Amino acid sequence: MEKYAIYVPRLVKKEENFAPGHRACIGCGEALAIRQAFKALDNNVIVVNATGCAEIFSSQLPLTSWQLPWIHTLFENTAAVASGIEAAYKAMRRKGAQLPENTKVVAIGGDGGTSDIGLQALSGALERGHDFTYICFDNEAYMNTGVQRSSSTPFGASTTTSPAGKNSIGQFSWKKNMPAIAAAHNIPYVATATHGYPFDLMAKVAKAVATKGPAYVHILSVCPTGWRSPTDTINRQSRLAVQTGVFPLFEVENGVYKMSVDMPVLRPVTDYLKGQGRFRHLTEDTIALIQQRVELEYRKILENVKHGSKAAKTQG
Ligand SMILES: Cc1ncc(C[n+]2csc(CCOP(=O)(O)OP(=O)(O)O)c2C)c(N)n1
Ligand code: SF4
Repeated sequence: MEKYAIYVPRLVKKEENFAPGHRACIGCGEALAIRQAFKALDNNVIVVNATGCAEIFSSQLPLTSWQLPWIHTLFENTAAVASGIEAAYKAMRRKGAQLPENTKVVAIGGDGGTSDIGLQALSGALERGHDFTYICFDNEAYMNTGVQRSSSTPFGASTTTSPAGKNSIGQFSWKKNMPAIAAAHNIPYVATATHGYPFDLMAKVAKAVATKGPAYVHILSVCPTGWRSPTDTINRQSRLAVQTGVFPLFEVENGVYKMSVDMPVLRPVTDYLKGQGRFRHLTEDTIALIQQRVELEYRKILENVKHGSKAAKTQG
């Protein structure tokens, strides 16, 4: 062991806030991402959990995986409940209640709960400036109720409500850009992450929670069940999403974009698409269209990074 300069298990603490023994499918990327996210935090956290896979597989009474105070919420009101807890803590402290100073509120939801049904409450909470973190675990569909498309489902993916067939390529609209929507609220911290880059993910979640004011972290979480991909390839898929530019890793700190993992040359999107049954039906033409779109969106982020560094230099 001595010959290794870095022994990875020593870089992370052993304590888990999210215990094993939950009911997620084999190889669930969302369960792994949740474990990583909460390992990055101490135990002074209150978790607010929207309906979705994460809630169902972690909280089947009388069992629970949560080693933290945890509250169930609906899709619609997750961010509102998180705001209420944060505001109540402040008010109680103001009235002299003996409460710990550093309790953090972290709300979590799937992509359906975040980009569709809970978006209005989330937008309100970000706009009001509550001191909390919202994490979207994005498995790109409503997986818990049977792999139904969401507005976060990528173009061309076959799901039960966007099935590919003779007359359909599957999902026909482009994935909603939730990190950009969060950033448009001018909040102090927005980041993207995925479990295939665990240290990047943990650092971003820790930073988000330490940020004063609202923070938003969007985590791509591979779902072998819905993506129809082998259960032992979740981290490969997660890394391919980044290496092909399909899911760029970046941070937006006070409006300034910063690339976390820059890819000087992007791998072709087929490297990512071919490992997933949900894209099996795509023709070369459709793949070329996806390639074009991925490059366009990637360039937009690089442009934001370029302008951001210029602005930071001018201010500095
Ligand atoms: C308003 C409302 N509509 C539908 C449901 C049924 N439902 C429960 S979980 C779920 C899917 C959740 O999808 P997502 O938020 O993407 O999380 P995932 O299960 O994919 O992790 C649905 C549709 C519900 N609970 N409430
Ligand atoms: S359906 Fe997907 S996200 Fe849900 S528990 Fe199974 S692998 Fe995880």
